[in-house]
Amino acid sequence: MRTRLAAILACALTLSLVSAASAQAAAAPPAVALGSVIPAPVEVRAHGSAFRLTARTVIEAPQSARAVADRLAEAVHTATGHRPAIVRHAPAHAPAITLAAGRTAPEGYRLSVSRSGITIRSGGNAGLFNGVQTLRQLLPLRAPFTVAGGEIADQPRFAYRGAFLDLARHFHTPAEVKRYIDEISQFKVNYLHLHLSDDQGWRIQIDSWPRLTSVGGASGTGVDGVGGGFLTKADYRELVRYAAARYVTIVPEIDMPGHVNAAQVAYPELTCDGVAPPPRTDTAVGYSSLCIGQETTYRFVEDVIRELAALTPGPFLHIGGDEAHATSEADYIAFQQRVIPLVAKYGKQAYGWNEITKAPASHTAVAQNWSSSTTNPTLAAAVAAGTKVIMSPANLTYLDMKYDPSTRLGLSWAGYIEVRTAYDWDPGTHVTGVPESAVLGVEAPLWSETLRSIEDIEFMAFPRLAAIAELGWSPSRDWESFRTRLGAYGPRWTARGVGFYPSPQIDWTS
Ligand code: TNX
Repeated sequence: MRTRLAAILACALTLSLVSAASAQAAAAPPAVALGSVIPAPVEVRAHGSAFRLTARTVIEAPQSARAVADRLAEAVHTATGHRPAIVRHAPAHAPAITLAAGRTAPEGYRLSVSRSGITIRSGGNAGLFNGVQTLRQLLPLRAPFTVAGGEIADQPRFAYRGAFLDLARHFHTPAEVKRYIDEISQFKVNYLHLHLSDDQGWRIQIDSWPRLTSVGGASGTGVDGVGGGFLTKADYRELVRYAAARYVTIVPEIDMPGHVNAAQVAYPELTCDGVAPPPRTDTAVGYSSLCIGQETTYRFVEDVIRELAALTPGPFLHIGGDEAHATSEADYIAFQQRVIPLVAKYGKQAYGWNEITKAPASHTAVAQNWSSSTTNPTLAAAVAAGTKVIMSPANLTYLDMKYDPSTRLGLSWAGYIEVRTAYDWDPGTHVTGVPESAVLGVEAPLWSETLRSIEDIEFMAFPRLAAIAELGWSPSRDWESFRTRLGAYGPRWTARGVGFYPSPQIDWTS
């Protein structure tokens, strides 16, 4: 016993990460309980001894998982100040975090922690990445970097767990979008939907219609005329790459046939009378429409879809379709009957707001249900005919709704959304006639009418995005458990400089 203790102490002294104070704490229980993770893992069994991550710890990974190992090394470096070496085979007895192949559900993983090391197994790299995100939350914020012993077996409830940014009302720079990707991917969110066009601005380069961005993305566009800017194709490709390295798939949206004022300012031939409307910097909706009976419209739409599909490796192309109040119902259906097949022509699955379910062609599409109602016969009928659904009820998931009447930013047309409201509902049973088998997942839209900066985005998104991410991933929900885990998570946001909303519903650990 004495020799073992002496050996441990001698070893501890050689480690740069272990201070005298932390050596004293060696016998203390781990700072983070094994299940204290958002989203809650499916199965957690705490047992055995903890692992102490030190400057000697290496990462062992096959070449096929090298990119995930790089992300892990980066995360350990940020958390501990030490960047572990990545090796194919760790020397015998070297303390290691091992990434390995194993049989799991898609995106699932198993994580085991013992005194000698940590192993994450998965059938694929997305699952290994998810296991790494869990491990990040198990690492204490301060030394000693002890991870509790035991096993986690985990897999997602839904394949689609989405976040959303509106670049049209206010342009958000590529650096801001990347920072958002860094944050959302830690909650195993795997899709980021970018709203790239609206009445106030057009934010993606389209070579065949260059005035869309030279006019529609110019400075002075956006709400209040202070949201100008656009993504070049190179910017967009870089975002796709950055997101993919974090297992996030970009979903681009061009909103049609309404929400098109910016395109019509740039190209008057997209109106029925050929007269350019005035640019708009207010927040009204529902007044613009493409000219449904005119062939120029479809040349425009096909060019945009073709160029966007070519830039987008992900499976979905979002064609909007919401709030088309300036388009007659017959015209709306005629438009969607032509446009939904165009998306398929360029190899993508059409995805639109739930209004698209009025068109029979939507049976091959994905509908994003933004209605706050729990009954929607048109949606239910489409689901019966094959339409798949993403759940984004405005009164529960809209991150641009104020938390309460005192919230400085945001809107309130769908109600106030405190953290518990965002958390306490079930995407699998929420809408009558939309069974869990028809639900691909959930998404939390964040519209930008009132947002300017990344600080604004983060204040509205966090902590509610964590609640929506848990609904998308975890098999069941437990408000008291979530509340405790969220309170413990707060200091992690603070450490990264994320100015989240300190909801009074949560006991925040300081
Ligand atoms: C409704 S929800 C919209 C957007 C607004 C948002 C503001 C939906 C599909 N359309 O045009 O930005 O409300 O909360």
